[in-house]
Amino acid sequence: MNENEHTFKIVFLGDAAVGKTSLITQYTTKTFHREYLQTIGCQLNVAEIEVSDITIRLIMWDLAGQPRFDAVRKLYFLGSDAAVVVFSVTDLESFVNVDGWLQAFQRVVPSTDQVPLILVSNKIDLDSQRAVKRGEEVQKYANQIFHQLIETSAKTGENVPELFSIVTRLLIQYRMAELQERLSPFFFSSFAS
Ligand SMILES: Nc1nc2c(ncn2[C@@H]2O[C@H](COP(=O)(O)OP(=O)(O)OP(=O)(O)O)[C@@H](O)[C@H]2O)c(=O)[nH]1
Ligand SMILES: [Mg+2]
Repeated sequence: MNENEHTFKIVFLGDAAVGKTSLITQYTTKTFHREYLQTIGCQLNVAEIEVSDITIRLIMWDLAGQPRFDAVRKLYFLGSDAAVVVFSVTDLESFVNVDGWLQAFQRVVPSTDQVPLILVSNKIDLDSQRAVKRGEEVQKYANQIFHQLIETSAKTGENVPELFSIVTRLLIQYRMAELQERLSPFFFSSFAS
């Protein structure tokens, strides 16, 4: 294996229709589709990020949120390097369910010190339909368990590149300590924290 190439497995989880697929599509193709096409089982996507002379390859496992996939989903958790849990600000239940998603994940991948966990508050463009208020409650909850909280819109693209930058930065921080020294200080200062 080329020591300048590093591959990580990132799982995307959360209730059905919160926007997991849309976030990945927005990031990889800069497009947004209004119609809901539920993911069946799991869909794989790849993104390559160049950092200095190093290639970080993110294999994104976009997991179906529909309950009928509950039985197979945990098989997909195996070997994850990071988890991105998504809820929609228009769907209070999807926020309440974040804890259940995390527990299901941690039953399969227990050593979470080494596995960055990112919480995504999606659909912020739908401000008039907000059911999860912006502010302290979500941040406080996130601070307890997650390494980072970020608000996004897969529709407008707001904060979508930042989400993937954060995932990459956390992976480097938690999984590639020896590599950090080789990366320019600029790389770290260029990320929003
Ligand atoms: N307005 C708005 N709509 C969004 C946003 N993200 C996703 N949607 C819409 O929400 C619906 C569901 O999006 P998906 O990305 O398919 O949701 P998912 O989480 O992948 O759903 P499953 O695959 O069933 O788990 C679609 O109609 C999208 O167009 C967003 O940020 N803003
Ligand atoms: Mg999907």
